[in-house]
Amino acid sequence: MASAQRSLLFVYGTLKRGKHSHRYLGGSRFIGVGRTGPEWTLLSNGCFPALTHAPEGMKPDFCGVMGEVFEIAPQSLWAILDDYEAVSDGLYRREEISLGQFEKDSAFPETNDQATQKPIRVQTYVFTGSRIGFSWHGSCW
Ligand code: PCA
Repeated sequence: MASAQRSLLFVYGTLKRGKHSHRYLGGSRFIGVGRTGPEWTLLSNGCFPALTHAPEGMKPDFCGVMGEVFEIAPQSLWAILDDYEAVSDGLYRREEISLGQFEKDSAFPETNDQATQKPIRVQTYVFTGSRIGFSWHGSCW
């Protein structure tokens, strides 16, 4: 699948631009901003957010998580990012999801296959850890 080969990562927390772990993305290219479908929402423990399935009855404005899309390069960065997100300890799992909305950065070439506003497939870190100390946060961290 073309989109999977493109190595796109959707970040919604500490890896976003201006947040304290953004440097882990190295020279990965910013592609644009996006929003997940309404089936996702965020928990937070006050230090970092946790993407999780929205429970039934969740307020609509808490659903559909906002974030940023990066093209991860080099490929060796994935191991560093998985390590940072404690994937092997079960804190997060890297999963491919669809974004409900995606808006390309204006610097990104129009000739690219990913048209502005077209839903795209991305990888992201879904929270799989203990929820002790977490509460509902909303759609933007
Ligand atoms: N870092 C990752 C997942 C949660 C977090 O704080 C991110 O920014 O997407």
